[in-house]
Amino acid sequence: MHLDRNLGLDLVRCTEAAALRAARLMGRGDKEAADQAAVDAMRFALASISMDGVVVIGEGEKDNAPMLYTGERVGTGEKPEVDIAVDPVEGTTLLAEGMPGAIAVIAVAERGALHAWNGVPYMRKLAVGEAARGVIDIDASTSDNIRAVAGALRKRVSDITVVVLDRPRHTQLITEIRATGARIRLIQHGDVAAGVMTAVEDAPADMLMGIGGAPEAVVTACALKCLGGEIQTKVWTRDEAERAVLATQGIVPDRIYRTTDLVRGDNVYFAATGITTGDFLRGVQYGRDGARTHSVVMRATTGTVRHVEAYHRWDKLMQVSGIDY
Ligand code: VTB
Repeated sequence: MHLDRNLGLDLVRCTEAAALRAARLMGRGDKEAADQAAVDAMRFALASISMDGVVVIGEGEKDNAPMLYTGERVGTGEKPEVDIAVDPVEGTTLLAEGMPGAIAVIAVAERGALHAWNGVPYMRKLAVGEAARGVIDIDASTSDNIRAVAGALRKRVSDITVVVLDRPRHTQLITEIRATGARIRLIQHGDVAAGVMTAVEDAPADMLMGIGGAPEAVVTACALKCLGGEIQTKVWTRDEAERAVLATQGIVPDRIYRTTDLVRGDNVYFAATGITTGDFLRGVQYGRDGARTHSVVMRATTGTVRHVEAYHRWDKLMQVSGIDY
């Protein structure tokens, strides 16, 4: 299949639109409103893209998500046929509280290429950038993994930075990481940006470890595919009910899902725009008559990584989109 060469650049307009609208609601304490604003804008922008897209990872089931729900068709309906994963606001709490690191994200791959997780909320994740690809093993101990990454990066273990979501479920993991002497960066939310951060140039972190959202694992895999990094994951269940769901879907609990299991093929695009400023992307900056956005757009087939800084003028933007930014 031949994907449109410009698809990635079209996609970045969708994450820009989501960020522009959502960032207005920074710090207002209203997660739902901020998410809704982003969803509206992203969906509007997606509609004009020449593609026949199916949302594989979206805002949830159709019944509780009126827009960008799993299974929704987006785009003009022309070829190429693609799978889409959207996270209009990755880190809604970060945005609602005005904390760093909220981003708007889209990933696209060929039809059937993205792994959809039905009823699997969490995965255990281990992600690294290109230089450490191939040396990690999610079944190995925390210290073995950290040592292996340090070796691959030619760093001391004490100079390795591991990003971990700050959750009670990670108490043991954090103890294990500390025992190795490695550095830890605890984050409140946003393990997509954290995973991607391990693989960008001058990476601010070396590894992502711990349990986070299953949809986020697929989105992270798309970016790592573009950047040459690696993610290994395993489903993580909290109770019998979740384990029962796995059984009905034939999911083997102990199976390792790797980058190429989460996203198949090489026709993969990833686009993200900063909403609140973080290590990965700068947030939306409002000016007198518009706003500036900072985005990144990547393509796996070519390995291109583009940083896009854009200034959007409100008057023009409203004229063409009809959306009140
Ligand atoms: C992560 C993170 C998200 O959810 O996947 C996390 O990337 C999952 O863990 O930003 P919790 O359910 O414990 O939060 C988020 O924090 C979004 O809520």
